[in-house]
Amino acid sequence: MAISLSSFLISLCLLPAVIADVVVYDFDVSWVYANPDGLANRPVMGINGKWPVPPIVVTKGDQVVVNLKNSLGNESTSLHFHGLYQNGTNHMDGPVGVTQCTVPPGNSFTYNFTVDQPGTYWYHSHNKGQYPDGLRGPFIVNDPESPHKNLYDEEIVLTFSDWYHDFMNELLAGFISISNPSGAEPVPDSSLVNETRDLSVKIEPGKTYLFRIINMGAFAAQYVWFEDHSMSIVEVDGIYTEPTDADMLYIAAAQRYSVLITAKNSTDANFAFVGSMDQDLFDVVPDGLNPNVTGWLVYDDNMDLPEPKEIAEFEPFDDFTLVPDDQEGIYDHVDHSVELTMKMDNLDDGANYAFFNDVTYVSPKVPTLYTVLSTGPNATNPAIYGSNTNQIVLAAGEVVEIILNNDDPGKHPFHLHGHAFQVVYRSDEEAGAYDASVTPSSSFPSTPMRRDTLLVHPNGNIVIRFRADNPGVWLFHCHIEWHVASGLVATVIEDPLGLQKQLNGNIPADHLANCAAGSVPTAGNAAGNTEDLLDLSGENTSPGKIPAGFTARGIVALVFSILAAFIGVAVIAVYGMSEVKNKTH
Ligand SMILES: *[C@@H]1O[C@H](CO)[C@@H](O)[C@H](O)[C@H]1NC(C)=O
Ligand SMILES: *[C@@H]1O[C@H](CO)[C@@H](O)[C@H](O)[C@H]1NC(C)=O
Ligand SMILES: *[C@@H]1O[C@H](CO)[C@@H](O)[C@H](O)[C@H]1NC(C)=O
Ligand SMILES: *[C@@H]1O[C@H](CO)[C@@H](O)[C@H](O)[C@H]1NC(C)=O
Ligand SMILES: *[C@@H]1O[C@H](CO)[C@@H](O)[C@H](O)[C@H]1NC(C)=O
Ligand SMILES: *[C@@H]1O[C@H](CO)[C@@H](O)[C@H](O)[C@H]1NC(C)=O
Ligand SMILES: *[C@@H]1O[C@H](CO)[C@@H](O)[C@H](O)[C@H]1NC(C)=O
Ligand SMILES: [Cu+2]
Repeated sequence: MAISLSSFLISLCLLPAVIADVVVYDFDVSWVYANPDGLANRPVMGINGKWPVPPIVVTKGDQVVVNLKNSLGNESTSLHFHGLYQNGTNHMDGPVGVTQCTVPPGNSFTYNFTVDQPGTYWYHSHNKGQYPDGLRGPFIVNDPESPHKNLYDEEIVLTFSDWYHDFMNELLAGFISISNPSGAEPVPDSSLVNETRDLSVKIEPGKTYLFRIINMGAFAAQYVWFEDHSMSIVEVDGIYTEPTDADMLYIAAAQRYSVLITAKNSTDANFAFVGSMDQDLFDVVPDGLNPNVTGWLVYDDNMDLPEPKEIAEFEPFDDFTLVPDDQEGIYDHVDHSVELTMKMDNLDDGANYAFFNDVTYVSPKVPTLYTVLSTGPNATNPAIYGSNTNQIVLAAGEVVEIILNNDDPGKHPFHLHGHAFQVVYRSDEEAGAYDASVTPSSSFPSTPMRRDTLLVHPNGNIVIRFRADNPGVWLFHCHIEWHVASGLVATVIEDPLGLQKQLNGNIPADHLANCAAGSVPTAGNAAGNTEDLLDLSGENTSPGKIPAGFTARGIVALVFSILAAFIGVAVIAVYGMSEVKNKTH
């Protein structure tokens, strides 16, 4: 018996372990009308004439081909597959100006990559802050070998997201402008679940469900809870965790959780679940804003759908305490430590920007990947990537630590492309900069939680670690779209020479054709100079710093009064104007 069983197992092993499929999606992106909160019918970015856009669902090991056609007519676009490592396919990662050129109206672009990681992800445009206009959907990677597969009967995908009635390009123009010197972010108009409201989720008694929960929002984090049902967290951002109980989640923009929920045995009631936007993020909460969206676990269609009970306080689960199922130990030897201090401030155009170490990100003339691929041995020189890309060049295989100090009173969810990182430390709010003499690495957890998007608390800090084992150009940025636009972005250039070996000669013609269509150069330094890589003249830069001696408000008032004199109106009040602006939107 023992012998026949083991020979059976051996013969199984000789078969190909997984028969990988090629999964093809043809995505024709165009404007369609939608009114998901019942308050405003508006054009949204749909796929194949429909919105919400379809989920991408594959199995670990599959090769995925997404043929993107841009039929928007009046906007360029791109797609990013959030959380996928794109190991060997950095050119398929999606951020415009980083790994590709934008896809102009009428053009096409094929994404083609193999997915070798399980879990809950999503895809969205990574161009001009436009995904909140609708181009965002789940990306689910099923795993026949999930350690939790015997713990549940069925799975259900739920997305939460904030929603705006206005176009992102219009909101962004108002956000980064002299009329908004304090940098107040536009406040969402509604909260949605599965891009709608009042969602019924059919539940069968006694079954256990895996809920894959994704925050696809632009800005707001969501508190999420299910009344009278507790959750067991089994995955964060694609990383399996030891099952851990939670009553309420705090899901920042771009984060994901998979939770097990066991249904009750009786069908004598239905139960509300709620997503509630974290209003601490909003400078001013507009009158009449409903931060909540409700859905129901429906056991019986004939029973009431009860109003959610009001809760007195939000007490979410602390994700820092999670332990990865694979028990990967902490990288205890750091080869390369990088300290980034973020803050918000005005530049001399009067608008408000976001900075890492006093530099606000500006997209280079040449997408950074193409700079890597066209500069030979000089690709390891950080200088060639320009003055405004916050470049961090990493050597192959090194263990990297990023210390991020939040010198801002806001909460920010930081995302690293190409990796899930170990979360070795996160301070409480108001802790100031990370101080190793107060919190030495010996106090870090031995099996730290890993994820790809992590919240830093107001005026606090985080410390993350990862191994530079994935050659590529990977953004590290705040996932609040407003802050991406105002420059809270760094460029991690990982093993540039290894990347050249992988990709030189392998950039598909359709990728380069999109650059040609937009007259974007694809060689040379950040300024497109191929002759002298250290000459960055003509590069894209940010507005200038405010001259010493001027306060931010002073320069804003000055620029505004020049503008006002020029157009012949009186200066009323700078801050009054920002209110007018917010109300008209
Ligand atoms: C683009 O087209 C949509 C749909 O026709 C329209 O509503 C929107 O205002 C246009 N946007 C721009 C920037 O022209
Ligand atoms: C996708 O990439 C694979 C591997 O590089 C290649 O064999 C295949 O032809 C590509 N498919 C498409 C549609 O580009
Ligand atoms: C929510 O939307 C996703 C697709 O985005 C779909 O797969 C899922 O079934 C929906 N969930 C419910 C409960 O309708
Ligand atoms: C439902 O009934 C089963 C079998 O009697 C029991 O094991 C389980 O704990 C019950 N579930 C709940 C949520 O009460
Ligand atoms: C949203 O939910 C919270 C928490 O239960 C509650 O305090 C608040 O009153 C709700 N707001 C609205 C507009 O329903
Ligand atoms: C990328 O692939 C290499 C080898 O194929 C592997 O060693 C490395 O761990 C992978 N990196 C990531 C982030 O998956
Ligand atoms: C590359 O760097 C070397 C050494 O610093 C320098 O001599 C050479 O001019 C650089 N190449 C270009 C094209 O700038
Ligand atoms: Cu932010």
